[in-house]
Amino acid sequence: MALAFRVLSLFLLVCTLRVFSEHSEHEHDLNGASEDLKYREPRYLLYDVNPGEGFNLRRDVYMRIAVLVRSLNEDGPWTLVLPPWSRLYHWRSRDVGPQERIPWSLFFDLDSLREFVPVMEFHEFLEVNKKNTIDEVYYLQHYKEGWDKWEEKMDKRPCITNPYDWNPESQHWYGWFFGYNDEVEALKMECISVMGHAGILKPFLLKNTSARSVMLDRAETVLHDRYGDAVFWQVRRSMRFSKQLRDIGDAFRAEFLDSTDAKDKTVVEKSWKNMKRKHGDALGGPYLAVHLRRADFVRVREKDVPSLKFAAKQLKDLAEKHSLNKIFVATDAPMDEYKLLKGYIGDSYEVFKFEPTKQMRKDFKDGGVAIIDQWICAHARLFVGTRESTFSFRIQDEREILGFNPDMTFNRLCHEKDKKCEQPTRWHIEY
Ligand SMILES: Nc1nc2c(ncn2[C@@H]2O[C@H](COP(=O)(O)OP(=O)(O)O)[C@@H](O)[C@H]2O)c(=O)[nH]1
Ligand SMILES: *[C@@H]1O[C@H](CO)[C@@H](O)[C@H](O)[C@H]1NC(C)=O
Ligand SMILES: [Mg+2]
Repeated sequence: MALAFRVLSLFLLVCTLRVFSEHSEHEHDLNGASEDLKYREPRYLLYDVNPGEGFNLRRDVYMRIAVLVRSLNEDGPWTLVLPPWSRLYHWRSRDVGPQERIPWSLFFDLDSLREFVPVMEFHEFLEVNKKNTIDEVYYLQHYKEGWDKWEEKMDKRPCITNPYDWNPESQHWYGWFFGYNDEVEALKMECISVMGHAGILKPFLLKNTSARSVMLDRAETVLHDRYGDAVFWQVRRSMRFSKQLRDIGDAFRAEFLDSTDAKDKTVVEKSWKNMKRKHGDALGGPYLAVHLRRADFVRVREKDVPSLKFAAKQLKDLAEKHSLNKIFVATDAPMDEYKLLKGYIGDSYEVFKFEPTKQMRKDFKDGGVAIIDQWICAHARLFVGTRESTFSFRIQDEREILGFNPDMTFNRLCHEKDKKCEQPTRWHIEY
C-alpha cells in the first residue's frame, strides 16, 4: 500500500511538473513582458475552510473555489492547491493512525478534477514553490456592523478574530496551514470583509495583488456564483471519488446487494464529460439505502432526527411500497444504536451495513469509509436521507449524475412529531 502511494504521488508530481513546464513555455511567448510578470506565472490559489466544518460542506466550498480558479485561468495560468485533510471534527477513530495531512488523491480522482481546473496537492506545491512560505493570506470575514441591504462588496478591514500569529523571529505569520503549522508560514496576512459570490474575488486577485501564491482562508464566506447551473454541475461531475474507494463499494454491492452497474444501468463513462444521463436512465440495485445521520445531529437537529423505532417504521413502509427486501444502512451511529434499529426492522427484511476490514480502515481512514457508504447509497434503487445533512445532499447529487428518477432520490426520514414531513428540495442536474 505504502509503495502504491509513493508511485501514485510520484506520478501526480510528474503531471504537475508537466503542467508547470507547459506554463514555462507560455512564459517564453511573453515577449517584452516585464521580468516580474514572467516570474509570477503560474500563480497558485490556496484556500481553507472554517475548522469546524465537516467533509461534505468542504466539498461544496471546493466547487466555489474551483469555479473561481477556472475563471482566473481566462487571464493567465493559475493552479488550485488542494487543502490537505487534517483532524476533521467527525473523524474520531483512534486506531487508524493520525488522520491529518491526508492528500486529496486518497479520496478523489485527481485526473478527473483536472478535467475541470488545474489542481495540485499541497505537498507538490511545497516542492515547486521551493520555499515553505505562502506569499499572502487573506482571511475572509463578514462585516462587523452586519448589513441591512445585500450588496456585493469587499474591503480590507481590521480582523474581527484572527487565528494567525506574528512570529517576530522569522518576521512571518504562523498559522494552522492544514496541519503543516510547524513547517509553513505566510509572508503577509490581512483580513477582508466580504459579502458576495466567489467571483467577486477575481478582480481583487488579478489587480490588487501580484503575489505568486495567495491563500483565501475561511473560503466558505463567499457563495456559489450560480448555484445549480451547468457550470456548478460540471465541477460537481468532475469530483469523482478515487477508483480504489469506488471499487470497494462496487465489490460490496456485488457480494451482498445483488447490484452491478450493467444490471442496474449505472455504468460510469471514462470521463465525466461524456456522461450525460437523463432522469430515469439509472435503475439502481434491488435495495433501499438510508443515510441515518445520528451522532451530533441527535442533539443539534433534534426536531429532524426520528427515534430509531420510528426510523425503522418508515424504512419498512418504504421497502414494502417499493417491493424491496434488502435495506442498506449508512450511519454514523454507534454500533448499539445500529443493532437497535436492526431489531426494530425485524426479520422480514435483510439489513446490511458496510463493515471495513482493519486494513481498509488504516488505509482509507474514517473519511474513506464514509465515501464507500455514500457510494453504496448512490447506487440503491431508492434512497432516503436525513434532513439538512450535507452527507445526504452529496448522495443526492451523485444520483442525479447517475441518472436516477428524482422520486427515488429526494426522500428523507422525518421526526414522529413532524406531521408535514416536507421532502428535500429537488436540485436537478443541468448540462
Ligand atoms: N461512515 C459514515 N460516516 C458518516 C455517516 N454519516 C456521517 N458520517 C461522518 O460524519 C461526518 C458528517 O459531517 P458532514 O460531512 O459535514 O455532513 P453533515 O454534518 O451531515 O452535513 C461525515 O463527513 C462522516 O465523517 C455515514 O453514514 N457513514
Ligand atoms: C483594490 O484596488 C482598488 C483600486 O486601487 C481599490 O479601490 C480597492 O479598494 C481595492 N480592494 C481591496 C479589497 O482592497
Ligand atoms: Mg457538517
